[in-house]
Amino acid sequence: TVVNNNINSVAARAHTNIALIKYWGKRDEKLYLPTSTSLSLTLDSLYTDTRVSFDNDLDKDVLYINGELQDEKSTEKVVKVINLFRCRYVADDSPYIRVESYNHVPTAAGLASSSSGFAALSFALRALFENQYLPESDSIDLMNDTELSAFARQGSGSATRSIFGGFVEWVYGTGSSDSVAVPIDDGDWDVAMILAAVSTQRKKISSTYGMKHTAETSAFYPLWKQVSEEDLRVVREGIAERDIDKIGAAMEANCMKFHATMFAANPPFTYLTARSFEIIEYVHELRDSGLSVYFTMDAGPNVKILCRKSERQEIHDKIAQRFADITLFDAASGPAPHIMRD
Ligand code: 2P0
Repeated sequence: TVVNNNINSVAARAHTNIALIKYWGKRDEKLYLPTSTSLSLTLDSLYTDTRVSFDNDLDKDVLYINGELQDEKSTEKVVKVINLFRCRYVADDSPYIRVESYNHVPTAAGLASSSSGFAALSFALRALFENQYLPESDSIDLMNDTELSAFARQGSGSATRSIFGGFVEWVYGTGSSDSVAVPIDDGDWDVAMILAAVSTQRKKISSTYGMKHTAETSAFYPLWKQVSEEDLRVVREGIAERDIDKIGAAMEANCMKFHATMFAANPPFTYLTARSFEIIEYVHELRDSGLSVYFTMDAGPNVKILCRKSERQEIHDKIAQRFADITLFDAASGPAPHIMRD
């Protein structure tokens, strides 16, 4: 194979997303089909850049994150996704691939680096395979973004939603081909987020394990699907009406129910810490003062704050003043992934 840098290497950028309505549990662990529909906002300021390259010198697919070679265990899911593309593009004998990923997000600290990571990987792989194999074939169809989201999903559930910008739903679907991302609003209005990074430590309980354990043992889990659908309806309405208070109230309620499923697991566990609750309390205080400000938290102690873009600076400054040791990341609605030209 002639190595042509324009063809044999592609880089893509994908942005993280934060769920307003959470994904928590799989009905199919192999295909990564969720137990309920989730809804998120893609963020502008947190993202992953990933370069994928065919490399004839490799004897297996390799993954580097922030310049560090990852072991076989950490590379497993990446290989799984690469193999889906090999199969889709009828390229089983394609050269092995080098994946170089740079997170502009603290990895695995509940700031959603797996969402941007697998979205960037999938977005780059589609371009790599289409550059390489489409010109020689008349039997391969172009892959659209909907289909691409089903590929990203099989690397990490939350990555499904990072295939689009703005507010995005990952729908329950009937099977693999329609459990996909659907963009619902570009978020290009008076809405923003502030991420309060309480800890950038790698979490002890992975989301994958945490949701499985919860689904299998939590007394509250049977209710989760039902209440989640109700919250989803309200958030959808709030987005259509651009009503930040309606969105925020339903988002907070969904977050608390989501964490309640873990309190009711056997044995019980939580990702939240005393620091998380201190911030929650302060969010209430700010809200009582008249600001539209709401919280959500994922599989980690960090608190994500939804607010108006026009009030973000004021809220940021107040939180920074109260919690001097906490790192804050400002964000607004972010775009879909894109290819990076060198
Ligand atoms: C979400 N989270 O909707 C939920 C809320 C965390 C809490 O998606 O097993 O890394 O790879 O599909 O996507 C984080 O879980 O889990 C997540 P896998 P993922 O954003």
